[in-house]
Amino acid sequence: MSDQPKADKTGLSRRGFLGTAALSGAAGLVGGTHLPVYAKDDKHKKGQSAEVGPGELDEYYAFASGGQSGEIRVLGLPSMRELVRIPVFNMCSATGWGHTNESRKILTEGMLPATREYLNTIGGVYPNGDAHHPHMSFTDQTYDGRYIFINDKANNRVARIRCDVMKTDKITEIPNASGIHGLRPQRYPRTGYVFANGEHIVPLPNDGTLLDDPKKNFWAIYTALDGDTMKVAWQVQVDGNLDNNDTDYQGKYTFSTCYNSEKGLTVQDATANEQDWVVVFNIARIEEAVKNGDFKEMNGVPVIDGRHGSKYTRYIPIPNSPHGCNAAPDGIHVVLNGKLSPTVSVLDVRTLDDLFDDKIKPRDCIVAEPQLGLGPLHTAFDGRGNAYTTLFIDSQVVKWNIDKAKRAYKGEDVDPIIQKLDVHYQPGHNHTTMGETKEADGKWLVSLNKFSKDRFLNVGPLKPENDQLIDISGDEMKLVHDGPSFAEPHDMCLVHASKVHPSRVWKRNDPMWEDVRKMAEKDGVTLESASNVIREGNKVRVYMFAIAPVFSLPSFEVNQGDEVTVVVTNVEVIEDLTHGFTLEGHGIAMEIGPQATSSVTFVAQKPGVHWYYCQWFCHALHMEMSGQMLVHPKKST
Ligand code: RUQ
Ligand code: CUA
Repeated sequence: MSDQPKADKTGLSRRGFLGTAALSGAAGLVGGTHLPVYAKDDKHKKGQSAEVGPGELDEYYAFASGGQSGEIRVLGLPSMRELVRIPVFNMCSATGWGHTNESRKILTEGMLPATREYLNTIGGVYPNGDAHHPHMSFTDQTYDGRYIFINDKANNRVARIRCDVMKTDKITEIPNASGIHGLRPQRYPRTGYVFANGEHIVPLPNDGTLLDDPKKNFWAIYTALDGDTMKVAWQVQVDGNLDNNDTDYQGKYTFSTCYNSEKGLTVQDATANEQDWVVVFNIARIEEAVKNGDFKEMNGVPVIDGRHGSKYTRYIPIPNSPHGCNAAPDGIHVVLNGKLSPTVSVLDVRTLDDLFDDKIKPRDCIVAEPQLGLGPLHTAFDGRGNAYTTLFIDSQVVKWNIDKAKRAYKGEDVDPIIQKLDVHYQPGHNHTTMGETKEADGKWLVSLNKFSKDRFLNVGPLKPENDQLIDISGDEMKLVHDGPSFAEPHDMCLVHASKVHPSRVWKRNDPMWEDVRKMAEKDGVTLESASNVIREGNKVRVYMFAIAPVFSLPSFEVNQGDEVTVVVTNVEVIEDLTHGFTLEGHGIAMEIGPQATSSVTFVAQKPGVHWYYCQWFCHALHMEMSGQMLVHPKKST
C-alpha cells in the first residue's frame, strides 16, 4: 500500500478517519476473500431452480442491452436480479456519464468531423443511442472476459466496455455506413475483428451530391473494426441491405442477412421479393484486397467492392426478408431466420470454400430449411444439437433438432420440431447460457419478449417488456420466471461467472484519468493528496480528494465567468466505498469509485454560494460530506 496517500495539507490524515470507517458500514469488507457461492446445484435435481437465495451468487452474468435507453444492464442469472447499469450511448445522472471530462473524452474522441461540428450546436455529445447487440470478446471460440462490444443504431457507433471495471472505454463512429445494427466479434483465433452492419442504404458518399436513385446510388456497408484499437480496418460495399450478422468458428467467414434486396425505401418496396439473401464475406480475400490496394478510400477507410460478381462475397438466396443470423456452437451450422417466411435456413460452413471457388451453387450451401411457425426472428442453441427459435407472430419459442431438420430436407420422414412453448408476448431475441461459444451448456434460455400486455400490474400506456427465463436443461422447456424490463433489453449475452473477473476497486494508474494526471503534474499537484486551487487567467483548476466523510477542500472561491475544472480523487481503499461530487444548481454530478479520479469542467456563471455534496451514500456522516463554492460577482467597470 506504499502508493497510498498519506497526510495532506489540510491536516486530514488517513489515520484520523480510520475511526469513522467503522461507521461507514463497509469496513467489514476490507481484505475479505470472496469465494463465489453459486446457487446450490442440489436444488436442481428435478429441473433446475431459478432461486438464488440471500447471499448466494448467480452462476451467470447477463449483459443486456438497454435498447433505446442506450445503456447496458448487467443482470445475474438465473435470478434475473439487475446488478448494475453501464452507461454507454446515454447520459447518466448517477455517474455523470456524458458530463465528466473522462466520459466526454470517450464519447467524442472517435467522432467524425461533421458530427463534431453538428454536436457543438446541442452540447457537444450525443445524448442518446440505440444499443442492440452486446457481445463479449472471444479467444479460441469462447468468451474471454475482456470486453463487451455493442452497436448504436441511432448514431452509427460501436462501443467497447471494459469488463474489469464495467465501464465504456472506447466509442467509434463508423463512416460511410448508416444504421449500425448487427454486430459480432470474431470468434477465432480471437477478437480481433468486430463486424458491424450498416442496415440502411445511403448515397456513397453521403455528402449531399447523390440524393436520388437508390438503386444506383444508395449502398449498404459492412464494417470490420479492430477490437484492440477500435479503429475501422476495412469496409465492404454490398448489394441490398444488411440486418443481423454472425461469424463462423474458424475465422474464415462472416455472414449477414439482408431483408431489403430490393433496395426499397418503403415497406411495400422492401418486401416485394419472395427471397432475399445472406451475404457471406471471405475474410482472407478481403485482407488480400486491402494489402493489394483493390479498394477505394473513403473517409480514410478502405472500401472494398463486394457487390454481385465480386470475389470477396457470395450471396445465398434465403426466404423471405430474413432477420436473425446465428452460428451454432457445433462450429458448422449457421441459422438464417426467415421472418416473413415460416422457415429458417441452415447453412453448412464447410461448403463455403467450394462456393467461393465456384464449384457449387449458392443454394447448395443450404442443408436444411425446416418450417417452424410464424415470424422466426432469432435462434439460440444448447450445445446438444438443438436449436431454439423465437416465433414473433405465434408468440412461441420452438425447440427443434438440427440433425433431424437436415434429414427431413433430404426427404426423410422425420419431424424436427420437439416442442413449442408459449411466451408472453412476441419474442425478438433469445439467448442461451454460453450458447454462442463452443462451451454452450444448455442450461437456461432467455426469451426477450417485446410486449408484456397483461403479465404485470398496469403501469399505464407505456408497459415494460418481458424477459422470460426458460429452463432448457431437461427434455422439455419450462418457463420459470417473468422479468419485466424497461426500454428495451433488445438482446443479451449470457456468460458464465467464471469467465469474468472484475476488479474490486480501481487501480490508481488506470488510463481513464491519464489526461487529468498529466494536467495535475503540470500544476505540481499530487492527485491523491490534493487540496489545491490553481488559477491561470480565468481558468481555475480545483483539486481535492475524498475520504469518508469529507472532501479535502471544505470550500473554494472563484470569480464569475471563470472556467472551473473540479478534480476529485477518491482515496478509499475499501471495497464499495464510492463517493460523488454534486454541485448544486449546475447540472453537475459525478461518481468517484474507490481509488478513482473524476473531473468536470464548467463556467461559474452564477454569483453566490453553491454547495457541493457527496451523492453516493458512503458513511454515517454522508449528509455532512459537503462544501461550498463561492462565486464572486464580476466587478462592474
Ligand atoms: S434485431 S428482434 Cu436489432 Cu437484434 Cu432482432
Ligand atoms: Cu461520500 Cu457520500
